[in-house]
Amino acid sequence: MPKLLTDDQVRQFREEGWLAPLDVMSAEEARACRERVEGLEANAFMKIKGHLAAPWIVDLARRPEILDAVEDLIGPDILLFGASIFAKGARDSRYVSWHQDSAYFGLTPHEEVTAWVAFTESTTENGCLQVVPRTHLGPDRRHVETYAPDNMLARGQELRDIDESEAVSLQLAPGQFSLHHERTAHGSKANRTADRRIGLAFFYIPTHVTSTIGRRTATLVRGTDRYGHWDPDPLPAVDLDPVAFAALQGAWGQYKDGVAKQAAEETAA
Ligand SMILES: O=C(O)CCC(=O)C(=O)O
Repeated sequence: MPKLLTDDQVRQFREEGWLAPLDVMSAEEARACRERVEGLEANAFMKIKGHLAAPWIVDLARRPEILDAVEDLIGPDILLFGASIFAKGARDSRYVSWHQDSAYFGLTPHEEVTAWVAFTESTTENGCLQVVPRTHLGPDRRHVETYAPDNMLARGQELRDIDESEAVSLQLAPGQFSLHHERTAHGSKANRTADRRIGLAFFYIPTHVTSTIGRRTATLVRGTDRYGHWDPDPLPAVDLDPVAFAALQGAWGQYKDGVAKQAAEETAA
């Protein structure tokens, strides 16, 4: 029996590759998270291993409201493989192009699930996350790396064969979250409103998943790791802990500079 999700919700995720909205915290708590992100962002670029920027981010990743749902999808032994802040400014033209996370995460098998937590409202007007249902059932697709300046992705990677008429907008209130599979094509548009749109994406994997680009680190957030495929993350004791922060920057550099080839390239090679 599922821990938190209904059988219908589990079925929807398996068939459609996404699920929303779910609740993790109150609007007041989300507001406090927003303030903490805004306090950190001048000094920290929180991508890929953003949880290494501050202990409260790791605490949030361990919240049962998120982990119970994730457990219903990937089982009880769960590693937090990474986290990224996606923060758009007011009237911000930046966007996230259509992409599959599986293309660059360097994981096998493809069982990663992302929980995207809203710290502000996330609406069609301010550029909420959009997904294309059922794309997780297909193969890894080839991305064009544009490095476009307005694109919030590291390499401006984009899928050009997406039928946008099929896209679903995952609108969330502050304190809610959505779930999507790493192969689900997703993206987001510009923010056309006068306030910011801020979300934090957590990347969860079952402990049997391995890295295809050599040994890396992750944090066990629930259950037991019987496999030992991952070394432990150097978790922060305080905000911007120097050792943890150096690891965050190293992981970002590795991701951005292309150590991980596209999964589609690997298959073709
Ligand atoms: O927040 C966004 O606009 C995009 C998020 C995203 O690409 C992700 O969660 O993987």
